[in-house]
Amino acid sequence: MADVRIFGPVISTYVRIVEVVSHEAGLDHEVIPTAAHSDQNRHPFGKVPVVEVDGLELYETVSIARYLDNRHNGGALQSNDPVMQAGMDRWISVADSYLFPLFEHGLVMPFVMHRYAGQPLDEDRIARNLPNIAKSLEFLDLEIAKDGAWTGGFTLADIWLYVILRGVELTPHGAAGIAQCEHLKAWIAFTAMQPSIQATRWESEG
Ligand SMILES: N[C@@H](CCC(=O)N[C@@H](CS)C(=O)NCC(=O)O)C(=O)O
Repeated sequence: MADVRIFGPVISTYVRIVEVVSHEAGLDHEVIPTAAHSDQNRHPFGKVPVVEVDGLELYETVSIARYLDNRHNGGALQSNDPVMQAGMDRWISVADSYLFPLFEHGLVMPFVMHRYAGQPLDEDRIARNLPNIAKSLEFLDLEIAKDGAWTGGFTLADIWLYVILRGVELTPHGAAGIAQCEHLKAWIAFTAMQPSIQATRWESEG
């Protein structure tokens, strides 16, 4: 049995975040395919992932990631400096509260439903959300250009933002939007080389 048992879909942003952190911590991990809101899913709000590790059952990715990093990785993915820590927490919160919901519902899911469930592409929904998506990408680009934003070393914030943005980049509209953001694009390309990112590539990434 793997050290970390991750219950969730094989292709999922938050499942991959846990996979990357597990890899960073040198823990072997397996994904047990479990659909959100299914009877098998033990998350009280129906979300994924739920994780079993060290005899514990954990949910909420930030809590899982911090536990794995603190207990098994000497906290290497988090700065000890309170100012840097506040910055990292801010970016994770921005990613969870604003970026993921916007990107997921406005762009990524319409393509997932089209590509994997054979549904017609919901062009209207994408068109409605594209202006805000473009604005968010531009904001991230400007923040990196201004002061590096979350990019001071490889931390949980990098993992959150990379995995979320990678899903966006795998759509044609997202790829076109990111291509216009010079600094963000360079950061994505650089972060993609991290061994834990390489080791957890989605099948759709080729
Ligand atoms: N707050 C949750 C969010 C996890 C989340 O949104 N997961 C997505 C999949 S990547 C999900 O469960 N989607 C199904 C839904 O929202 O109904 C966490 O941090 O673990």
